[in-house]
Amino acid sequence: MSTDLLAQPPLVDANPAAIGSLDELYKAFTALNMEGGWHRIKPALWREPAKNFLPFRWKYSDVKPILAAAGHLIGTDKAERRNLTMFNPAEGNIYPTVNTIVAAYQMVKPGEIARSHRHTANALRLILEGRGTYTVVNGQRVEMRPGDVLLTPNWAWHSHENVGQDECYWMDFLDVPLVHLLEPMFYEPHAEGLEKDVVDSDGGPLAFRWEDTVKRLEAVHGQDFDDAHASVQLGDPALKTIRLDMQRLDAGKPTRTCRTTANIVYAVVRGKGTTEVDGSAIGWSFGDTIAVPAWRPYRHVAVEDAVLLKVSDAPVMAAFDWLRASAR
Ligand code: 1HN
Repeated sequence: MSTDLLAQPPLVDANPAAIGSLDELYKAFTALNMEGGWHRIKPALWREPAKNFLPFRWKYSDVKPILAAAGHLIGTDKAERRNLTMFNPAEGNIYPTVNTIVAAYQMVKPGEIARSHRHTANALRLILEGRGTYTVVNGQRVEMRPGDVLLTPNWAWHSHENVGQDECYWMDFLDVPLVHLLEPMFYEPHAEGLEKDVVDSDGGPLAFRWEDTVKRLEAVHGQDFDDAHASVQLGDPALKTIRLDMQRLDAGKPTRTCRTTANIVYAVVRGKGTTEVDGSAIGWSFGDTIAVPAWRPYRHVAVEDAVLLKVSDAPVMAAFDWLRASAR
């Protein structure tokens, strides 16, 4: 017998007699794991983005000696990756750099191999120092050179091998915290440790070479940009969840103050300067990382001509019509 879905269901008895006071009312719905919309413990709606994450800077010159020491104490045989992730100093936070993105510094020594794995988090790397290291992404063996940006999209196998003479230092950026928020985490180490079928590659669309970036920046220098004096996007967007912009700042010329709902992490590729974020002045130089959380007004002032890599979750905000920006 089929049910008539259009028919009214029978009425459920409300029986209100047992609840005679506000206290009893609150007790009654709290017991059902419910909360009254009129007296929330914490508001559910607020006028504009809350300041949950803090502006912050990590100095590469502080980190490098510690990573070098880790190089003596922890081998790639023990650690799947020798990296140090940067957690935002916001109260209670132990992982994200900004709400949706985690950044890390990583080092691979000559002769070492970081074994292959894959995960649903999207990743990218910015190479800081060292030649002769290769990343293998889905069987494509790509050289990592300083200033290059290399992508490792969702579920791509990736390993790193240093066949050169230099320690190789780079920065990783991943959307792991976004994956944590939404829950679709999958991770798998490669059964054989490394991919078997590997071919040398220039990286194709997964590699943005420093020489090309510099040429592109020169071509747009002098045009008008919100937060830079020249700016080029790497990819469109580079990853489904992450937008990348390489940005040039001219010494002595402050950028306009602006704010955006996107969460941003900057990496310093060249030069020196200061970023003023919501009242605090953060000095930076080569290799440093700066967290600019959502809706914090910021501007940059370079003291030397500079290049920054801007890593943001703008594609996620844009996908749901939440990307807003304003001058401030
Ligand atoms: C990861 O898989 C790598 O594969 C680097 O090199 C940094 C930070 C957090 C989670 C996974 C890599 C990472 C990471």
